[in-house]
This record gives sequence, structure tokens and C-alpha cells, in this order.
Amino acid sequence: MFKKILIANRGEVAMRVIFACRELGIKTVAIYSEADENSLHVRFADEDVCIGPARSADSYLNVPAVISAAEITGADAIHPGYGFLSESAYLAEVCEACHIRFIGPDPQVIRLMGDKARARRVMKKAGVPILPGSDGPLDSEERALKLAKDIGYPIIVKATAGGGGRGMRVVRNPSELPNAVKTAQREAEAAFGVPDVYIEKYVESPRHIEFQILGDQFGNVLHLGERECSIQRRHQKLLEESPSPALTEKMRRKMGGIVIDAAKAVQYTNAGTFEFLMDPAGHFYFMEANTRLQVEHPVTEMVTGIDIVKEQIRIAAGEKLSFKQGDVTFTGHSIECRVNAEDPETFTPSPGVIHVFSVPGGPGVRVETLAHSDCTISPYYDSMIAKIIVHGRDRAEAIARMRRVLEMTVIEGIKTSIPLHLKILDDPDFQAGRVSTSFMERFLARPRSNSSGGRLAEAV
Ligand code: MV4
Repeated sequence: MFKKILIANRGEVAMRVIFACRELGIKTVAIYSEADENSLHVRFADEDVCIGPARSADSYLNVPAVISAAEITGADAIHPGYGFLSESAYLAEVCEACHIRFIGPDPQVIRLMGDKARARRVMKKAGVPILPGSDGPLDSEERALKLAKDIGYPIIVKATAGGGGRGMRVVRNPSELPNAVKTAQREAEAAFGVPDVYIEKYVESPRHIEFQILGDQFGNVLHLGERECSIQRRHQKLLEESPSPALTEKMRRKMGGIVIDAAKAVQYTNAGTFEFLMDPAGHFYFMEANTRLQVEHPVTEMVTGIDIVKEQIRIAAGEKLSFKQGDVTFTGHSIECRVNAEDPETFTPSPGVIHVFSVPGGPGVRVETLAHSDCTISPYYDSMIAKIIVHGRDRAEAIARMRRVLEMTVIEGIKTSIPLHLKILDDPDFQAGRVSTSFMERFLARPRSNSSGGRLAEAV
């Protein structure tokens, strides 16, 4: 087992990795930017190294600075968290060259999944259902038009280097295609430095459902069930849950088996997530695979009782998975709300000093946060300041529990998304589990019946 792990991240996820390390008896090294000098992860790590100025590009994204911090402190592994360098095949390669263990999949697997067109081909070959589309990047306008005609409109143009919704264009008729391809290529080049795009049949109002897997270095792969992640706005998830209200046990077993085979086909190791679109008829289609720990991993931990971060560390250290698929059971229901420092109506960031921060505990409540009373929320980073996760015996209990926790949470000094979460929890479609990726758009377009005249209640 590792003696010392450097955490190449900040915020709640850095804390999450520290929790796992402490429980495993592993020393921790925090890295931080000048803006994060007083943050919790620096306070609770055994050692800390300042790696640069506030801007991410000058600190948390600086590979030489991260590696130097690991070498100086003698860390034998790096946990990248999520975001920042977590899906950098380059960092994973540099780690390998420096004899520092990267806690994540091999660089080749990260690189493969980073190329969405290639991942599509490989998944298809492994027997994973994919949508009709191009076998690789588009090479000519004529071929694109011919293919789109064969597939049938609407289609979607996606950047091969994309993900998270950047460089995408929906095309509803052939006259729009040439421009959509050009625009998507330009956006992809600007955002990722790679202009390649591919096309797929477009699914209207799908659900976003993703499967969590774990794979060890001995070829054992397990799935930990799915998460329903359809409640999102502009590709930022707001609320996630497990299990998905749309899946039966039979569907879970079938899809779980498919993702296990797919992961084995690419010799996947460590934690990973296979994202699917589910159409209104209940058919699944592979979208992309994330080669990192995800923000919403706690809902899976709550229903399975498995500590995904500890498993990541054990796997990276070369241990065999200590349990089998049959040992993985799913109990009750879990929901996560991402609390953002933002105006719940305009979604504009709301950085500043939190004077009071108080979240009630009680049965089935878990809070992951970088916040505490009198902390400063920096404008430099992600607006997510806390994740509130609940577990209940069933979905109704989880919803009621989340509502009471949010109602009793006091955050003073900044605006948060909590009033928006309370509204979502009150929605009849949400309560019935009728959600899709169009949910928020429709929800926000609706006139709201509420004492403040169609506006959300004041942030607490
Ligand atoms: C799609 C799609 C419909 N059909 N692909 C958005 C993020 C990127 N990972 C892929 N995305 C989508 N791909 C086909 N063929 C709809 C989306 C999509 C979406 C997916 C998941 C969660 C939220 C979404 C919001 C809008 C569009």
C-alpha cells in the first residue's frame, strides 16, 4: 500500500480523498494555489505545497508543478480527483515516467475514451449499443450529407475531443448541415485544439443514465449500478440519484453485464463511468466513458455501501478487488444536490464570504464540502461549494429527507442554488420520476406559482 498520496485537486473532492487516506492510514499531501491558502484541504493534509497563483492554468493544471510537489514530498501516488488534470493522459504518462502511481486508468485507456469517435467504434465492437452514426471523423461534406440522409434527421454533430456538451450542434434538416459542421469544427478547434467532428442520430429528450464500474489489475471488473443524471442545466448536473427511477432490476443486470464486458475489452482499471442515453422507449445507447472519479459518486456509495475512493486507492496499489459482483447489493435510494454559490434565478456566480454555514445532520444525511463559517468562496474556481447527499429506504423517503435538510440549511453571505433544489423536489414530474435532459429547460420556462410573484424565494 502507498505511504503518501498527493492530491492534485482542491475543494470538497480534495477533502473526500483525505477522508479515504486517513481511514487507510496513508499520509496526504495537499497542493494549493495562492487563493486556497486557508482552505480545509490544506489544513487537514499532513503536508502542503503551494504550486502557483490563483488561476487554474498557473496552478492546478500545471503538470510540472504538480509532479515537482510530489517529488519534493516523496509522494508515491497522485489522486487527481475530478476536473483539472483528472482525465489527462499526459499527467498519467508523466507519473509513469517518474515512478509515481497515477490513481486512475492507464494513459492509453484515458486517451482512447478522450477520443469520442474512437470510443464509439471500440464500444460497438465490444457489443455495446450505440446510435447510428459515422465510424470516425467526418471527411467531406458530401459524405456527411449522404450519411445523415441514411440515418435520418434530426442528427447531432459532436466534437471527437468533446464531452460536457461543448462543440455540439443539432441538425434538423440537410440545409443546416454544412454550417453546423463548420461551426462545430471551429468550436472544437478553439476549445480542444482538435477540429474533428462526427455525427450521430439525435435522440429527443433522453435520460442521462450512467453506470459506475471498478476494475482491478487482474482483469476483474464489477459494476455498482447506475445513476440518474438527467436533471442538469447547460450540461451542469444539479441533482443526481441512484437507482434510476427508469430501471428495473432486469435492465440493471443486463446493462451492468454490457458495461463489464466493455470495460474488460479495453482492459479498464480503476474507477470509471459509462454514460448512456436512454430514449423514451427505454433503449440504451453508449454516449461516453469518464475515466475519473465523478462528482456524483456518493449516491452510488450510499446505495452499495462501497467506498469508491478507497477502492480506487487499493486498485492502484495493486490489490485485487476483495468482493464479487454477487456481493454488490443495492439498498434504498440516494439523492445528491449540488449546492452552487450562484443566484438561483439568474445562475450568475455569487462568490464572497460565507458568514454562517450550517447543514443539519440526522439519519441518512451526508455532506461533502469545502465550506465552513467565515470561509471565502473564490471567483476563480467552480461554483459548487457543497454536495448534500441523502439516503432513504425508498425514493419518497429520500425526497422528504432532502427537503428537510435543505429547508434547515443556513448559508449566509452568498446566494446558493438551494431554493432551486427545493423547487425541483416539489415538482410533480420529478416526484413521479418523469425526468429527462429537457426537464430543467421546461421547468425554468414554466411560470412559477409562488408568493414572490413567479420568482424564487430569497436564498436563505
Ligand atoms: C446526445 C443527445 C442526443 N442524441 N447525443 C450532451 C453532452 C454530451 N456528452 C452528449 N450530449 C448529448 N448527446 C445524441 N445522439 C443529447 C445530449 C444532451 C445531453 C446529454 C446528457 C445530459 C444532458 C444533455 C443535455 C443536452 C443534450
